[in-house]
Amino acid sequence: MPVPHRTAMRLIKRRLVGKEGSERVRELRTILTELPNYRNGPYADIRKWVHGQIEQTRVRSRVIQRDSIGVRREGGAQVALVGPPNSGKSSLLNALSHVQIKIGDYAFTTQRPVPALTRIGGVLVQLVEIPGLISGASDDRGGGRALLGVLRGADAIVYCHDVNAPYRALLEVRSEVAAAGISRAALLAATKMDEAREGALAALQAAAPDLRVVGVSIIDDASLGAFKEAVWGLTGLIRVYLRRDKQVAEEAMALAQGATVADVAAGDHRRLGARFRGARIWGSAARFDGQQVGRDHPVHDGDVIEILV
Ligand SMILES: Nc1nc2c(ncn2[C@@H]2O[C@H](COP(=O)(O)OP(=O)(O)O)[C@@H](O)[C@H]2O)c(=O)[nH]1
Ligand SMILES: [Mg+2]
Repeated sequence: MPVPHRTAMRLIKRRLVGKEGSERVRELRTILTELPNYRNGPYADIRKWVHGQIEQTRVRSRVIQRDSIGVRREGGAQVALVGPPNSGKSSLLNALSHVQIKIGDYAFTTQRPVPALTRIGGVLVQLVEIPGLISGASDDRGGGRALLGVLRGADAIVYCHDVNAPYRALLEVRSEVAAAGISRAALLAATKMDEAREGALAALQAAAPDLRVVGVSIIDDASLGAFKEAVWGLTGLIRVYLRRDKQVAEEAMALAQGATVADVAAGDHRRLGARFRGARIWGSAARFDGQQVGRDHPVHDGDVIEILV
């Protein structure tokens, strides 16, 4: 610092993307401590804007807390799990994260949306179980409208369906989602694959030709890994890994598709706004390992980037 104020403002906004509630307030406070403390001029205006954001965020979280069904966004993307009762939604959530939620052999064990974070290739993704969407949900039966609201707020949808169960049950859920006018990147998880009857997976894919079907079982780690990668594919995000002093970071940076080296540098909080010459790059966006590239060079999912200062 200080960087040109316009750049500073852009960087600040980028840091706030996806942050809500107390997490957003915390980030805003950190930003305040990093901003130069001028009385007037553009930096004073930025300070005022940040203070205003803190106020607004506080008001907003009070409102959200009153609405018991709201789910606070966390992580790089939010993916909703929806499907008939007993389709294995809670079990998937449990297997992919550290939350402990009730799993039942009876319908409607979970009544509210349950969020859980899972790590996919070094990026945290929020999974949200949407409980029993019954028919008529779009007409607000069973508080369906609020549940559909959560679904509408998600970036992508995973339909869950017991691979052996008749497709009809899932069709009802899909009709409710369609009736609510919700359309998102989606896939169909065929659950309980360890108990799949012969031909059940193929039959399900035939019944839902418009969705990619991914078989999964909570007792098969390889299937859980493949499922996570499929979920990542739905988010439309890419992961890049920063390299510094010959060490590659374990945590990935999540970026929108089409991101460039400049976006990677801007997302690197440790060097907020500092100048850089370009980068070295490893991975599918590189012609060869360690290729030196400029700031406008595109980056791809899985690339390793070293920012050159
Ligand atoms: N064999 C097997 N059973 C599963 C699997 N996933 C879930 N189940 C069982 O299916 C039932 C319903 O699971 P639950 O996660 O509560 O479904 P939800 O209602 O969609 O949340 C429970 O008895 C689970 O133990 C799986 O991968 N394999
Ligand atoms: Mg459940």
